[in-house]
Amino acid sequence: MEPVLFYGVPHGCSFGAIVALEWLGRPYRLSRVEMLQARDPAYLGVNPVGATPALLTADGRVINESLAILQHLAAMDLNRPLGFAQGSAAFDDLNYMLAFLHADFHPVFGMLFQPAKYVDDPAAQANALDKARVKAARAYGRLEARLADGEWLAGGRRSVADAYFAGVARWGADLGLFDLASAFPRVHAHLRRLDADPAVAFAHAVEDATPAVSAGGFLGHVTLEDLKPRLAA
Ligand SMILES: N[C@@H](CCC(=O)N[C@@H](CS)C(=O)NCC(=O)O)C(=O)O
Repeated sequence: MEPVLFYGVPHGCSFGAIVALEWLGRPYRLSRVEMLQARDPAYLGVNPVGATPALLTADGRVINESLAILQHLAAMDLNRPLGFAQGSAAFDDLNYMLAFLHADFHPVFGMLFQPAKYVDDPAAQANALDKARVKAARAYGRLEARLADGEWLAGGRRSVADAYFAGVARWGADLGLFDLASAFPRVHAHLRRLDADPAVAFAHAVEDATPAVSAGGFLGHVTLEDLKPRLAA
């Protein structure tokens, strides 16, 4: 059976895994999770904290965590390189960039999108938000510096780091934190360049629930209900 990616809307970090699946070109399906609605309790059997993305693999395993999902996809077809050979300098560079995006960049935005999840007291919340904005600017600054070294984020060519970036680097603009074009022009240019890629355009259309043309192996959506037999097996 083809793998199924559970992706979250609106504007989840799972966007990058949709892009990577499209670049991979192999058959896959998608299952949509509305992140602003209460989670179907059955989804906790897929991801115990109710987060997306999650990948149901062809052989019936569930992989959680973007980093693990992206490295799994990168290793699936070495003729369509989305990653790099283990042991190479480029592999280390990719892991560095994925770890930065996942462990430094992404967590700052949890606080900025949903401060009440982190801090109750309004005064303390305002202070925590100020600090988070400073951290967000620093994190964007690191991406800006990285893109001064070359067109792609890791290893000198397109990889799953660029796919993941396309999903998370839009959040500064979503929150109105900065005008990306003037504050971080290389980040802005890389996002626009990626937007011109058919896989990225497809992922946007899927998220927006508008007609989406796959340049890869997309076979359609499935519901959690449809997947229960596979998940129980
Ligand atoms: N460390 C996890 C974080 C996943 C995560 O925070 N996903 C967000 C969307 S970007 C989510 O599902 N939020 C909804 C929720 O936690 O209820 C990963 O990288 O996969």
